[in-house]
Amino acid sequence: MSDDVLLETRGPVGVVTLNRPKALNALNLAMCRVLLPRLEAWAADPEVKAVVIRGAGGRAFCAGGDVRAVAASVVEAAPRESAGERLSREFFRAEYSLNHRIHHFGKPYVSLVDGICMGGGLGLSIHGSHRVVTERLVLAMPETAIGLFPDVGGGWFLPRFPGESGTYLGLTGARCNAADAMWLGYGTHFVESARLDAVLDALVGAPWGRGSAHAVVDGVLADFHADAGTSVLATQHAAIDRCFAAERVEDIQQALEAEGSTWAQESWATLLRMCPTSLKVSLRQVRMGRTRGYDEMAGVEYRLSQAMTARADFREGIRAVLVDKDNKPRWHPGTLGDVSDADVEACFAPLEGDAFALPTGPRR
Ligand code: QUE
Repeated sequence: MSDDVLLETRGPVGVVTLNRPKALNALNLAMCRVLLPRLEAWAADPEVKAVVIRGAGGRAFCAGGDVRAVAASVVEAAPRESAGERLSREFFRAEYSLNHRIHHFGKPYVSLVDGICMGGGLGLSIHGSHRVVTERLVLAMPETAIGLFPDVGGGWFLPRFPGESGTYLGLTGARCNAADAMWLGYGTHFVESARLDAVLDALVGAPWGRGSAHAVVDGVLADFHADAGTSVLATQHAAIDRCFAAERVEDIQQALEAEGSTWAQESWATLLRMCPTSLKVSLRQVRMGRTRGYDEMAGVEYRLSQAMTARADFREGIRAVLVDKDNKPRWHPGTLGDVSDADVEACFAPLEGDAFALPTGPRR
């Protein structure tokens, strides 16, 4: 078994440590395949009262999915049923199945989110019951920068952040700190990074016999909780709602131009660098998710994952951001005006013979 994820039980607590520190603990297929059955086993084991997940190495919780491996396999690709298509299919199926298992876990699932948490890192944390954030948190959904879209449930959780803040975060990839994360409702508790080992010890030693497991975790975390400070995101909230309410990305850009503030100018410039097809697909995804449940959006996102990873923009985004790191992607189509409604619609089309139906749980 690989050491990319460490699994242990400490008394009544199942502990997951993401352990690829050189890759900022990015989640790969092997890790998903080890984690899913262990979570199944812990969910069924009456001796296990809660799960804690954290990242090794001190820099990141999890930088995302291992999109670099998916892109590399697509490049090697021959025509149909190539290795690339297979990895894209297997990886996203495994990752979304894991997110789904966490979403419906039932027992307390506590993420200690200390450092970088992006994309797939949110998928491993946001679907659980508790998220402890620290002063080192860097939280973002940056997928439009690599020709993808805010997946791992983004279509469900982004529209549930306050006002249009989720639309803003999903389109621009803007980074949040701990105060922002608390304001969003992503963070349930703020604890200084240096105290996280003590949090884990306290959970292991908690009086599990007394009251519900969720109440026990609430009680332990409340003892460590501190003030995260003032959120800059919160102060931008009115402007975000004014600018990001539109149904078309072009109208959002226009609203940012009209807004005129430094924040609006910077956001406008950021959108200009992002993949135009990603922007239009992502806005449609986030709007769809307003009225749909998590399980349904997971199916939509699986289709999108296959359509978007098959596009040249995905390989180009990975090249520009993660391989060559020139941060100068050349997108095709290169402008919003050149992405038609039909192009966007095509990405949402059902996949022939490859539907992804997850067992549905109660709507959350
Ligand atoms: C957008 C993304 C990701 C990203 C950068 C983006 C992503 C991801 C990584 C990443 C970062 C460091 C690593 C690694 C992957 O970066 O999903 O293996 O070492 O995983 O702009 O969606």
